[in-house]
Amino acid sequence: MERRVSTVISDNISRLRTEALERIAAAPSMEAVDAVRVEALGRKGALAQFSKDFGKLTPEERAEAGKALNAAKQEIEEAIERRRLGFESVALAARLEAEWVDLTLPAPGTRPGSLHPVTQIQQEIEDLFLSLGFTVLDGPEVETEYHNFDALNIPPDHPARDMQDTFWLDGGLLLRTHTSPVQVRGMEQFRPPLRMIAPGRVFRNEEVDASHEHTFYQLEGMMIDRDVSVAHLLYFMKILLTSVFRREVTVRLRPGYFPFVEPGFELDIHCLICGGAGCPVCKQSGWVELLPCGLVHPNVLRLSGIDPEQWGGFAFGLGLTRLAMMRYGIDDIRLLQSGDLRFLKQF
Ligand code: 2NL
Repeated sequence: MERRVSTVISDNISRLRTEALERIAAAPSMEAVDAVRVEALGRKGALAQFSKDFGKLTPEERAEAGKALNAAKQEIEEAIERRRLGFESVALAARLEAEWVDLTLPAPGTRPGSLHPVTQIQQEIEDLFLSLGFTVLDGPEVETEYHNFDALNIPPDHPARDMQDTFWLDGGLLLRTHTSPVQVRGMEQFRPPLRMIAPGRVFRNEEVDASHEHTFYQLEGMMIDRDVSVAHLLYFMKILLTSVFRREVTVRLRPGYFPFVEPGFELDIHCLICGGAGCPVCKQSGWVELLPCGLVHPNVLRLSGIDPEQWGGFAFGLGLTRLAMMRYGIDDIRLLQSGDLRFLKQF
């Protein structure tokens, strides 16, 4: 009889243990596991009920049954702990998946900036001339009257010096009206033969409207060598324009007067809109005036210490601002300096 009570107790412990372990293994959530814990291990739980029957056992049997009970409790607790760790790692993995961020992506809501259209054209032309052996020069925006006018053979009474064209500063200084003074400084500093370009910001004291700005960008270039002719000038200008417009362009030279070149020319290109047939852009002429150029005046060479008997050169001036307007079809020059993001984002 006693023997049978202890057998029944240990059979029941074993059955409960198996049942609890199965339910723990199958529980869909930690809440379900906790419910099993309460039912199996709680103070009023199934295993606790067995202690009541212990009084019917001999001391040895009681010790044996107690051991079995404790072993079952421990096993169930360990199973619960394993499931808890399992649920936690699944939750952690889900959280990591949900919060995963690619740190190499640009931050949301920001848009990478872009170079100003004038800067893009300037850099393209710089790259071209660098590949042709030219040096890119920089110089001051505040200049002396000598470097901006006198050294360029511009006479004292020339209208370009007029109050209306030039921003004069204290002490006879001025804001450069072209980048020519950078080339004058280049001639003073380096010995010929030399090839240089001078891109940069220039200033004119003008009434601002859709086609006039007080501040704009220019790129001048110059080559000085032995026996430089108009043929050299034309050759380099054709390379320049083919590169800028990314196609063959037809050019012509018309006489033009500038004090710093002799002979001086206006270079025209066949209208890129109508191909020369005549349209509103070229005002039915088939030609568009593009850049002034010529052979460097002997006085200009001499003033910067270069012997005009030994050396000759060509020079040209290109309006970068106007070029950007032509390329992108911009009809108001003021947009370029406006800082308006709606405009700038298009480039
Ligand atoms: C312009 C600029 C031209 C030059 C600029 C130049 C510079 C030196 C010597 C000789 Cl140091 N020439 N620059 C030459 C031809 C045209 O145009 O803004 N014209 C309206």
